[in-house]
Amino acid sequence: MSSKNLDFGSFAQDVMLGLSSYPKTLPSKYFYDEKGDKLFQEIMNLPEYYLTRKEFEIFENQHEEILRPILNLGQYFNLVELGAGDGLKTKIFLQYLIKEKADFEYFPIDFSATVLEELKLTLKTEFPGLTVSTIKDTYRGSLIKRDWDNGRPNLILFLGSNLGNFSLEEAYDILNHLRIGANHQDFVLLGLDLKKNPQTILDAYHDSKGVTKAFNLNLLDRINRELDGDINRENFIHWPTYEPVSGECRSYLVSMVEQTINLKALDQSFHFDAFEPIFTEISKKYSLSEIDDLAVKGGFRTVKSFTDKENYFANILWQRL
Ligand code: AVJ
Repeated sequence: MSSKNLDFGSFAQDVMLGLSSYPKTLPSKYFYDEKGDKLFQEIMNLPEYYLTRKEFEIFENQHEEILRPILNLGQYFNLVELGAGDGLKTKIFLQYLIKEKADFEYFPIDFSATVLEELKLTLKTEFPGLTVSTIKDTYRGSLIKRDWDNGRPNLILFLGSNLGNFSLEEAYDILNHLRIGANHQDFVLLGLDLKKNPQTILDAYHDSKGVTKAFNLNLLDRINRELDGDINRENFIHWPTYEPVSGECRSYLVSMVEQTINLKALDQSFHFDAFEPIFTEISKKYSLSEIDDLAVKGGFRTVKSFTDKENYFANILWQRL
């Protein structure tokens, strides 16, 4: 096995570790290669996937109030976004801030290089005067490095239920990084999906067109592409679950047959029992009181919570203590 493929934190190493674990697991951040980015765009347009539309509705109706505290500082500030993606919702903020002649710089952070390139291009044409500095990194990596830190106040956006991709324990670790990455009195705008009718939640991860299934299975295709694998995706099914106490929506790929897969680039094989699952994603849902708890234990003061008409989704404005 060549060690150059197994750099710490690399796709190769994470796949190797994940498929050697019991239960088998693959980190969801690897969904987002070029193909995965496209599939996620499609997911956001699915009738069942309400999250993006609900957050968009909150921003359309309440952006003035959401942005008032940072605008009231009357100072140059940084708009930092963890997991910016296509920035569709954030453009509502950008448009309003520009209209209000606010002095700010935009720092979109994403783990996908392709998504950042596209975002940079669209922002250039839509907001030619805007200063944009893209950062390609993980949440934790970027919060440790703080490449945006120039002594100015920050509004850090962590939208789209992206924090939901972590278990509660991991979420506290991310919030710790967030608190350390922010300065005293910086603002954080968090977007989280709320607990609701379990069927509505499950449907969002089990759409009728099978796009979410394709999104999940793309992880296997990516392994084949990048690690010279021989995985037959037909041997796996997409299996989402929702557990209403923890609020954890989890996605699995279940091997329907006993099989051995080979990853030539790693010179490794992995055995699957019939019906053995790979845990691929968690999309955790919160109640508003659980979010209050996150703030208190995480070291933030809640300025205000914003929700859509149906209480499907929440955006919470925090201030770092
Ligand atoms: C981008 C992480 C918020 O968990 O809802 C969508 C990703 N996965 N459908 C989510 C996703 C399956 C999404 N996040």
